[in-house]
Amino acid sequence: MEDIKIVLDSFRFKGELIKCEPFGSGHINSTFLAEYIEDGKVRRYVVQRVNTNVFRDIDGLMDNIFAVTSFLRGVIKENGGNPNRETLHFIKTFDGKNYYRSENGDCFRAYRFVDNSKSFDSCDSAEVFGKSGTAFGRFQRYLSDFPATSLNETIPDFHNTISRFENEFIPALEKDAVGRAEACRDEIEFVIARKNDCSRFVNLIKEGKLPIRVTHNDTKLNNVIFDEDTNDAICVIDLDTVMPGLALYDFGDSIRFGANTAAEDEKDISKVKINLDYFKAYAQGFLSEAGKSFNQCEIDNLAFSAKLMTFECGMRFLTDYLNGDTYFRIAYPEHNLVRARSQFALVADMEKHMDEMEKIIANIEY
Ligand code: ADP
Ligand code: GN1
Ligand code: MG
Repeated sequence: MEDIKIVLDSFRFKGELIKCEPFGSGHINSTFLAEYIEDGKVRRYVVQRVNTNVFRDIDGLMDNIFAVTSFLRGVIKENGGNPNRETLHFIKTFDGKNYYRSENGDCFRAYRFVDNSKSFDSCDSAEVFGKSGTAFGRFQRYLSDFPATSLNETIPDFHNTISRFENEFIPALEKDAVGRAEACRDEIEFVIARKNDCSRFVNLIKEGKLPIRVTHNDTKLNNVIFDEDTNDAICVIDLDTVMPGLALYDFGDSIRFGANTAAEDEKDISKVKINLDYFKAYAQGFLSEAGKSFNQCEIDNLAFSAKLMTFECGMRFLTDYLNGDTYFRIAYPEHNLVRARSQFALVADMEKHMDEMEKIIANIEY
């Protein structure tokens, strides 16, 4: 990788550099935390090398992020909030660009670190998870007047589950590039048996029943930061996949990650269950902010979206395993298979509890 100093020097940061260290736990980008000092005051910036294998249209992606964050700043101010804490503040380069491209093609962007904040890689209470639901629901509400179709679709068909099945999973299986298919027959069967589920949202969009909205599309719990002192959710981060989409994608993906009694990559799948108290807390938070603008079809599909987004993510991990781990960052050779198994265990548990999940949604007042 580049000498990080050359990268840092291209951004309009204030003060003198003290240190720069790797940071974060995402599967896609590489993140650094840079500390500067100016007049005795420490200023922190997050600097990220964007994965150009995953994000091919960096200009489109950064245009989306600048458009959305500047729109959010206005709405936050109108609502009496603090835009410096409640949305990300990106920093331009000295030559006025919204990211830095190095000579060898690596792309970096930078934004202010929100001080006195923390994030959770796993969920330790229904209350915290409920607050993340409020934050993602508010994110949708604040962006409800943003023209969704003006956003670039930086990863086309990102949550088009039937396309993930037909155009990615099946070809990976047929190619079996690294000879792994035989060892994951059960997981492959699990996916194939649920093919019909994959088209539900695409069909409802075609029938005009589900509206396209501005969505975050990667609503993991650790993509919300919380106030260190009050534990309140302050800001939604990781805006790479903000695109036109469905509210259901955001709801379902949050449940997938945060209402799991185990980690996304838990090896002991007997520990993987849906936590219905967390499910309820998140749904209450999310609907309290965004629910009034949802139509009945959106409400009726919330519980199913949790299952579908979990299934889709598991299928993507399995596809990557079959492809030889070319997409998600892994910590050991079987990592993507372990992730897939754990996601499928959660899908199976949600299938057992789908009636209860539906009832919980039906009983929420918002
Ligand atoms: P990735 O998921 O690709 O690693 P994120 O943008 O989600 O990248 O950042 C990783 C982690 O860094 C977050 O979960 C959060 O803990 C922390 N973080 C990111 N941006 C900020 C910020 N502006 N202020 C405070 N913490 C941040
Ligand atoms: C990736 O970058 P990160 O770790 O927040 C992925 C998401 C998956 C998630 C699974 C651009 O998110 O779609 O749900 O891993 N992001 C992209 O943990 O593919
Ligand atoms: Mg993240």
